[in-house]
Amino acid sequence: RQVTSDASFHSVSFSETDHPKVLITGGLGQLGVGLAKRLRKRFGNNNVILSDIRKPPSHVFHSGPFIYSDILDYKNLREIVVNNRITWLVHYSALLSAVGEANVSLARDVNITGLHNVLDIAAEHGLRLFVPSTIGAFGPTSPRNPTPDLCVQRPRTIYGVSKVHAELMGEYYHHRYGLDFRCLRYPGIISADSQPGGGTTDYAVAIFHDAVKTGKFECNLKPETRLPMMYIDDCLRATVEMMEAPADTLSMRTYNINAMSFSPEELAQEVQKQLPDLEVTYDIDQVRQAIADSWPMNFDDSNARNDWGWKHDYDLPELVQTMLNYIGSDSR
Ligand code: AKB
Repeated sequence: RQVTSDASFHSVSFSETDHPKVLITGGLGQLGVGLAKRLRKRFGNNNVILSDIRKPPSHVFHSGPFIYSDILDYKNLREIVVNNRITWLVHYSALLSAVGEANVSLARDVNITGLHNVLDIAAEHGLRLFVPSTIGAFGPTSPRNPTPDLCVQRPRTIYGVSKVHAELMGEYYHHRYGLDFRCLRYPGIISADSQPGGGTTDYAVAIFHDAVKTGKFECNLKPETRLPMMYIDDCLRATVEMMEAPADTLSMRTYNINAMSFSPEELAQEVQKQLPDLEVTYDIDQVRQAIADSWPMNFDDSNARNDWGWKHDYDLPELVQTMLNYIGSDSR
């Protein structure tokens, strides 16, 4: 039993030989179901609990433990952690960049107040806590090409502000209370069987579905808008690898990770190599464009590569091939 430096937080550390018992919040978003699948393979079905405030589709409900959890309800969250002897918490609940701008007060509640609940419960119960951050944690005054781990971070979205807050609070709790806080700044994540909800990088998922279904795609960002991106398998593998990395390999607690960078026109050209009849038009969403123009164009993830061996598998050609194979076979 390890007692942290502050008397109000007692952390009960789990033996490294035990499987972790994982709770994933915001589990029905773009990443939760895929992460649960991966972790369940590794640690056993019953050791990974997905949670959300929405009703799960039946394939999710029948694939492993699912529980209602509202991160804004401190008691509810604490009860789940205690009753299930949770040791790892992956905190995926958040409003993304574009939807956050449309609902600032909800984004503030979920992304900031929710995080406070999660941090306190994680510190109190000695959990290893993963919170994703994002390229959106940078802003127009950050170096954009490339963006290093440590530089000016003055984002102009509530999403970005809340993620900088999460990075700083997590690191503060780490230094102050010994919380095992781990954070990766994700680029735009591209997935075939789950949809992103309300982000600026969503076009890079929608193009594949529209290309296969209608042969037409209307893009809401300008053709030359370059952003860092990653295929979901790389993202989930990075997350598991960082969660499992021995603490002494982590020289920092918040790392950039990246795979590739492209613009809508470059992505469209790569898709057109497979589907030459695809027609792409542009109708710019001013909110998303302003956000994208303030974000990194290239992401420097050399610290993740050096410290814990991060390496991506998918570049643009493999990404496009994999997405089209998946969506194409699904629509037949
Ligand atoms: C968004 O576009 O808001 C997210 C992100 C890059 O964090 N996909």
